[in-house]
Amino acid sequence: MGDVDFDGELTILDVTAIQRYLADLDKFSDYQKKIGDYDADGEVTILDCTKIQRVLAGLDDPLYTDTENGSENGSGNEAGSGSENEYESERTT
Ligand SMILES: [Ca+2]
Ligand SMILES: [Ca+2]
Repeated sequence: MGDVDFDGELTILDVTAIQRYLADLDKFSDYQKKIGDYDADGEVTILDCTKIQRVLAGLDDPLYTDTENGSENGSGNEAGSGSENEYESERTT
């Protein structure tokens, strides 16, 4: 998160890149906007710069680490382990 110049680490260059984007000197791709939104409030603002600068200065802990393991829910192809939908439609009242 925050590595908008894709060099693999969060540095002052990323802050500069975001500042240039904010100053309309550079354009960001959607992906850059996403990862440039360091505080995850939905948009890239000077606050994201400030936050990154604080992290770089050791004043704040990094908000996000790179934890994009693809642990998405595999849309279950659990083909029949014997038990089909067995509705116990016997209600003892
Ligand atoms: Ca970087
Ligand atoms: Ca933000």
